[in-house]
Amino acid sequence: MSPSSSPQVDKSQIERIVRAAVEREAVVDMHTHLYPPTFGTTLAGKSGKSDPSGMLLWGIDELLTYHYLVAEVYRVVPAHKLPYEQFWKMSKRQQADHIWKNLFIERAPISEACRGVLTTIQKLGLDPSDPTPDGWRKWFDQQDPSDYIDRVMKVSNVKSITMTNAVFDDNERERWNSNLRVGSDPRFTAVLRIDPLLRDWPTAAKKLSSWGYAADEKLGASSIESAKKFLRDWLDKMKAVYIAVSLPPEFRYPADPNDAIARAGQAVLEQVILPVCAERNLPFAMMIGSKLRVNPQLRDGGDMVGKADVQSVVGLCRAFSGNRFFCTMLARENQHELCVAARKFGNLMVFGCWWFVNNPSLIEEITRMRIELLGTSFIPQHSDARVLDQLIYKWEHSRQIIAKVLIDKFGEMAGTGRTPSQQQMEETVRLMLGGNFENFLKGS
Ligand code: RAT
Ligand code: ZN
Repeated sequence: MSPSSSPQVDKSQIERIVRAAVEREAVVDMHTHLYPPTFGTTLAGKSGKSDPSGMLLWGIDELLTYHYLVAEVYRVVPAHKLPYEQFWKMSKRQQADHIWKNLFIERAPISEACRGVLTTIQKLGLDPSDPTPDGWRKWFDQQDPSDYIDRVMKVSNVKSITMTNAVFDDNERERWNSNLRVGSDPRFTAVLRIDPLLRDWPTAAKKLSSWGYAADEKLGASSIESAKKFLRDWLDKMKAVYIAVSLPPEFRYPADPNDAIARAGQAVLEQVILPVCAERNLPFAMMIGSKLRVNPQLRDGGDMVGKADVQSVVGLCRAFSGNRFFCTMLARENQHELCVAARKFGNLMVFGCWWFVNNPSLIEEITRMRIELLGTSFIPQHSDARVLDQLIYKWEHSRQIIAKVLIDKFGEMAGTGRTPSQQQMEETVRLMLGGNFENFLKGS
């Protein structure tokens, strides 16, 4: 793209052009925990079909009971005042009311997760200054889940939602097995998520065997073939666009020779997952740094961050140069080293500001640094939304920061005497909000 291929802009126009492009460009969200209504929905809305183990979460009670907010409410009403078992026995609505009262009424809702609920309510056209969530509840009850997905995608300007399809999750697997068309909603794309294969091969092998893919702990030639067939079959069934895993901070490649489980994980990675990814031309996504359940009583809210080992990712990218890797890390301390690793390996695509680094101050710092080290060649954000409506705030907040950083960077470029063209700015925004993800999937 040459700067002369579209008219050069005046420095003062940079802000207007970047802001408009960031608002206008529809996002391809590369990692969420959202599902179409075919996966069942806990909130019936006006469709009247509620499913207690449904996977599509939406509405104000789900927004208020997001695990980030469960963790936050336990800061202010600790377990000696409200034992965990008691909280989990409460209905979703009671939990939501408890969080509303303690985080939004009795204290200022200024954390990022609290602000997110309010941004969402505001952007939906409801009144965020309402004293209770009751009026919003009535509004959500009048929505049809499928139409509401369209509405949320319109408000958030997201054009494609990438799911997380955990094949070792019984609830999810049975839904795919009982209805092949469960994943055929064109608004959603599948991702085959396989954590137990890498994190705990002995348990995974037992499960594979019970599903008709004979495998044992030793991972001999026939277990390897079974595990590969298992992946191929599920990639086909889901039409998955990549394979993904979340790994603990202790993940090492090569694995510690004294750690049998880690060694088995290495063998699965080298002999099953990466060969299948290569044969299908699919990237492998690694989300590294979550220490699961340091406080199990908080359930999903009980996971912790830990510093990961970037050199292990470097080792993988070098040893498997024919594979492509998406990678995000949970610790702020890993972000710089991961960026430098991506400078060394074109088969490594850094993505997103994940979970505990998905806060405005850190998103800004990380996005700025990534541009400075990687130019336009990274994916600044994914939403990780667990509740459909969160797409609205996660993208609204991230868009503001991405625009701010780009305005600064294009301003600095203009300061050199070479003014960016409108086309250059718009193309950069397109790459960042979806193009880089789509190109990396294709291997182009
Ligand atoms: O961000 C989250 O909500 C986490 O609980 C995890 O789901 C994480 O994003 C993951 O995909 O493992
Ligand atoms: Zn996630």
